[in-house]
Amino acid sequence: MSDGKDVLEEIRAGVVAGDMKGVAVLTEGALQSGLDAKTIMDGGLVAAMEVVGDKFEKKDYFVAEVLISARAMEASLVLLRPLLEASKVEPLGRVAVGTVAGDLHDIGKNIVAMVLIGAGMEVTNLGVDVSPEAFVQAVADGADVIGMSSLLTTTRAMMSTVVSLLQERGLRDSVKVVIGGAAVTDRFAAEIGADGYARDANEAVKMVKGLLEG
Ligand code: B1M
Repeated sequence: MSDGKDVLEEIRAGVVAGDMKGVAVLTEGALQSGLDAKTIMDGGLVAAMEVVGDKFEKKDYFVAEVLISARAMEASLVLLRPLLEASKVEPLGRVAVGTVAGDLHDIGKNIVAMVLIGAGMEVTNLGVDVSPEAFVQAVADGADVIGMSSLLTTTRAMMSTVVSLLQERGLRDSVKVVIGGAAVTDRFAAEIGADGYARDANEAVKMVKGLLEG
């Protein structure tokens, strides 16, 4: 009989190996044994995707392996998502996240969305290839923060378009803008007039919380 720490280790190993079915079974078992969804997400899934990212950097993994691991992560997330959403009492703030127009990368953005939900935010996931108009609409609909993701140097300029459009519509002062993804930096965030840049999901949570409190 394994304890919670062992199960998390097995979930991490399963995601890294891309074992979709195994990860789903382990997640069900972990929940039944009393581990909470947030612990499984932070200690299992997010930690595993960090390992996958490192492997990719070191060229141990290629795109196919990253995708297979992400699919295994999703098999667990579908079980955790309703529990994370149900555990919110009064949301700390409303955040709309999306990948900018022209960009279809969503693995990192989805991790950020889940970790924000786990941290008590009400999150609207706008998806990928999100037009500037759709981000602005999310602000008009009441988002306190928008989180934009870009992985392609060819799409990051869309973030600047969104900031300009918010200004044009008189909405810039009613929302905080946080950006992330491999194509952007804190310097780029400053250049386009965003409120901040987050390197990873944990930094995104800290930054969003700080901006909501500040
Ligand atoms: Co693409 N791709 N890809 N790709 N892909 C990159 C980004 C690339 C760097 C690979 C490379 O060449 N080395 C390169 C971009 C080069 C550049 O622009 N400088 C690239 C390219 C060129 C392309 C295509 C153009 C390839 C082609 O078709 N010729 C094409 C573009 C399609 C399109 O979008 N229009 C393409 C397609 C794809 C796949 C579909 C095969 C797949 C995406 C599948 C999917 O997302 N559903 C894919 C993948 C998997 C990658 C790599 C290998 C991995 C990305 C990933 O998921 N990382 C990537 C290489 C790389 O990034 N080094 C690459 C894991 C993920 C957990 O990390 O997304 O960085 P990441 O998210 C992190 C942080 O960045 C941060 O937190 C996350 C969690 O810690 N973060 C945020 C992200 N968003 C945030 C938002 C926030 C805050 C933090 O807001 C609050």
